[in-house]
Amino acid sequence: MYGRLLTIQDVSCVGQCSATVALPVISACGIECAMLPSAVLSNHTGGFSAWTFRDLTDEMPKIEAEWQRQNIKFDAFYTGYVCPPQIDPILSIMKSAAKPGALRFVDPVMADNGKLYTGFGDDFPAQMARLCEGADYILPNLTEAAFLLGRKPVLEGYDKAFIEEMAAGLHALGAKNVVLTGVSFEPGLLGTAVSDGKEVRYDFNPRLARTSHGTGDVFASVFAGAAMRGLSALEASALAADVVCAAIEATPDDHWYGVAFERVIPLLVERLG
Ligand code: PXL
Repeated sequence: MYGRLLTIQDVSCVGQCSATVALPVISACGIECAMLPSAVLSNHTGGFSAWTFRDLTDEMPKIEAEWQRQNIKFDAFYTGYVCPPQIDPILSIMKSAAKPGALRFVDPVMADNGKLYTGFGDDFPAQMARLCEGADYILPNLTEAAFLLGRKPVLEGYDKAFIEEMAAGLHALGAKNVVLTGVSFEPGLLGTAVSDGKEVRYDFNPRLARTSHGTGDVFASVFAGAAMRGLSALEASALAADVVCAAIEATPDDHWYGVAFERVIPLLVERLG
């Protein structure tokens, strides 16, 4: 039994991010993936010029109460893009719907390239930090890590000591394992720093010429699925990075809104055995 994971993030109907990534990718890992939508959007907010947005906060306590009535429980939770008023309802669900020992994966989706995503105010990172407290794994990029710590993002010119001090700060928020993404000490390599609070280990891949929207969601989904299959944090992180790189390489140049991850599902299935 590999278990059942509940992912809590938005449904962007078009754009290959959040739920439309998590459901197929986590399923491909052999893990049952249930979902609690935080919002419904016509398309994601990164790169499209406009979108519709319906916040689903009001549904959360109703769904939680129904799950309690039916004794529906989960082996793991994976949170992604959520709305500012949802931190308390989500914390409540992660408590009431947890099987004993349930894992918490938190991808603090809110920012990239030094900036908060459109729609999030300056007070949101402090709220997101509350989700990180008690998480088994948090998966911030360098921008999100800085915002979680109330600092200005530093995206280049840093060293290992800087990354390791940042990881220590994130552990101090109450996260057991920290996986920092987008780490680079030399121009040709891009990777992750994986910390269990005692040791920081690194994994790098060659930096690709292109970037793509939604890669963070592919990374987090593979990571959560692989960790539930028993891989260590470093192994899960290395696999997730390999899948992201292969997906970017498989994405046609005119496919601008996301990453064509479906083309590398066979690779993911094969690597998980
Ligand atoms: O991929 C992260 C993400 C998820 N959901 C929505 C987004 C973004 C990034 O822009 O806009 C709605």
